[in-house]
Amino acid sequence: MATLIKGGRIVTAIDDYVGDILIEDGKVRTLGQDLPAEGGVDVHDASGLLVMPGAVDVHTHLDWEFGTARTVDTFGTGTMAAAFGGTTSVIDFANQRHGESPLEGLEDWHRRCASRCVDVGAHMIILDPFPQALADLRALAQDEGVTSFKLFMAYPNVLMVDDGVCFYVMREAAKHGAVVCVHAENGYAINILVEEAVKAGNLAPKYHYLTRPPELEGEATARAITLAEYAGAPLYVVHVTCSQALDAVARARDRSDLIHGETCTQYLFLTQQELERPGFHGAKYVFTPPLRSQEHQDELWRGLHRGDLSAVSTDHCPFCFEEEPHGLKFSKRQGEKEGFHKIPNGGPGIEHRIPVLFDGAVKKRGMSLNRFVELVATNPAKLFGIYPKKGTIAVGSDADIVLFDPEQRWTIRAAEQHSRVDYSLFEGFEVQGRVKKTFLRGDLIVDGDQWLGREGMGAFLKRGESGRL
Ligand code: DUC
Ligand code: ZN
Ligand code: ZN
Repeated sequence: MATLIKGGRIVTAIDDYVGDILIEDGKVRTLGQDLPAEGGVDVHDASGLLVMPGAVDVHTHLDWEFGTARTVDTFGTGTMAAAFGGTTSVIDFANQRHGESPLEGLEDWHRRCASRCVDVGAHMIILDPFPQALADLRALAQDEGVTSFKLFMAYPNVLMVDDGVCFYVMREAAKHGAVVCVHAENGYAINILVEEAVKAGNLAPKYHYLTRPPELEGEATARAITLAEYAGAPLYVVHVTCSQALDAVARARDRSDLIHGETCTQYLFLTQQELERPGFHGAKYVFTPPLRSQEHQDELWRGLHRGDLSAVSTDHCPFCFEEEPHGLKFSKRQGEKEGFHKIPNGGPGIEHRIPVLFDGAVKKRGMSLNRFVELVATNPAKLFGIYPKKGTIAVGSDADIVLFDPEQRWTIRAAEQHSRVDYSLFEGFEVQGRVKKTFLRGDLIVDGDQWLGREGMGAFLKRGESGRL
């Protein structure tokens, strides 16, 4: 059946006009003015609303085993939450397991991912560099549509790889049209700071940020950039949080189009003070890299403004605060007795990125609507090989479309969210702008507070060449 979205303000990374969209077979068929509503077409009046491409979140950890913990959203619940927040494409992290090929890790991820409600692709975390595993990078990129490899420069003995592995993977990525994503922190130095803090009995959540200083993020970011430039590989630095890392990215971007930086919603709106909340509540804000000072946050806003940062994602990595009802494995409470270093690292955000950033960036700081769409949809789609199928509204693109009321004021409450996590990093935020309807490939899946989608309806995103805008 055809669908007609009438009279909305259509905004992409380059366009901004009032018009109609005719959708057929899940794709945008016609864009124009006063398109006729012929026989049986399903008409949606979008007057007064923004009509934007479904947002693309390229940084999530759904149903993910992380040390002793597991993230609490399944692909079903996490992607339903995404859809309520206007996100229709997600790129999530699959991982290799020690001693196994990354291709086996991908198979496992595909099984877990079957319940997805929006379209989902995979990055592959490489953590055990035995020869066959490295040889399988070609198959990942060229046969499986996994055109991004993730490397951790932090979390020794869990996820971290050394510089030699980074360099090797970067060279392979360059050969096979893939981009390397890095979590850039100096894991060795951080480990020493953490051990010293624990030994001294400094166990409260705030020691999480005190043992992961911005200098050690800046150092690793610069190192990753040097290696990537020498390897000739595109690099995407995930979750840039501080001026040191941002400076390294900005300098590199003066030389090269292959270096990109992402920040995440939480770093733009929260500071390290959250970790000082009384009781154990600071644990809700324990994620890595940590929240920083106001000065660093201001720098990130400047980085967005100047174009030094290319995307805003969520790093949705949800662990409940309370042990009940999902169990200690899914809870921040794991770290309550022994200290900050045992708190599962991660925070939720998949559902609130679009309204929080719209309010903070467009309404409060005057960011253009085009730049907003570019940061949350178009650039991520381009950088990760799914553009122009995703990330824009154009004839032939998938009809992933969000109708968004730019005036509606509302208050974010965890009690009303759709993720399984029991808190929100943005609890009590009063924001302006709310998703009214979300379409996935032409199907209306969110209508106000009504869920019309279903688990399993999301497609796997087999991606093309990645790492360039
Ligand atoms: N940081 C987190 O907070 N969680 C998942 C992994 C990461 O890098
Ligand atoms: Zn990370
Ligand atoms: Zn992450």
